[in-house]
Amino acid sequence: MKPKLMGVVNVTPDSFSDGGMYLDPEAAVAHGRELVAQGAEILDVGGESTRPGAAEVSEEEELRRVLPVVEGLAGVATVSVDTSKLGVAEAALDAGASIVNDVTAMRRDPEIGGLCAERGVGLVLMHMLGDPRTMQVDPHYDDVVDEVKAFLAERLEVAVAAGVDEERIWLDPGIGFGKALEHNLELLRRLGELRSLGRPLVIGTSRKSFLGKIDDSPVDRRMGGTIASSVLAAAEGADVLRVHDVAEVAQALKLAAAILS
Ligand code: HH2
Repeated sequence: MKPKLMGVVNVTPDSFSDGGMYLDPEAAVAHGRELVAQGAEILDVGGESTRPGAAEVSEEEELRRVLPVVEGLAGVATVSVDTSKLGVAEAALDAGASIVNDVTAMRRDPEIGGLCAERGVGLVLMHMLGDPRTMQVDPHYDDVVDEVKAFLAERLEVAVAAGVDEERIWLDPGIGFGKALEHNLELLRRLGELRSLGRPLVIGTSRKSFLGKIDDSPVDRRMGGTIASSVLAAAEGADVLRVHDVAEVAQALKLAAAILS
């Protein structure tokens, strides 16, 4: 049980938990460096919020936000760019990113597959029901785990057909993306069932609203829920944990690993 930690670097005015904190490129780069010192192996740089109800930002604005930060962090750690736009992904790879984290799993811009294939870089494919504007409006599944698994298997096939090296593809059930509380809990409880997809699993529970539904905690008081869900996900086989609070999650994982060893 030794998942990699992917530290979140949000260069946005409106991210749900840290919007506006790292809009200045220097502040974002300093934050990324700090997350690496705390144990992050990957830094996920994003310039567009995907919180429920978020509006899309223009490509020009997204580029303006993320490029200087990707450039500043490229020598510091492995950098992934959290984008669904082909143009942003391409420019971020030019600036030193080596993973594209696409929360639409190439449904917004299918050419992202070809880009990752040509550049020989990593690709994260995430499940989302609907889009950020609509995804939390009464999401419904007959069996959330089976449906998410079938979706990820299909997107994996599409990416491989586009030429992406299968070894470079990671899959993510998209905690909080078009899921009610019980869907998120069931995905975490039955995470082991996604292992048969044969690819590393990325899990992002950090500070998300389903944690607040358990105890009415506001977004700035969800550290305990973030840690518990991250450790349990790791125990169920998550390979990459996408978190804001790297130091605390790293400490919890070390303790869990020591107990279980
Ligand atoms: N969650 C968020 C954004 N990107 N990418 C992956 N692969 N998995 C996730 O669970 C995931 C993600 C949402 O978190 P955050 O970036 O903190 O918020 P916002 O979208 O408001 O910027």
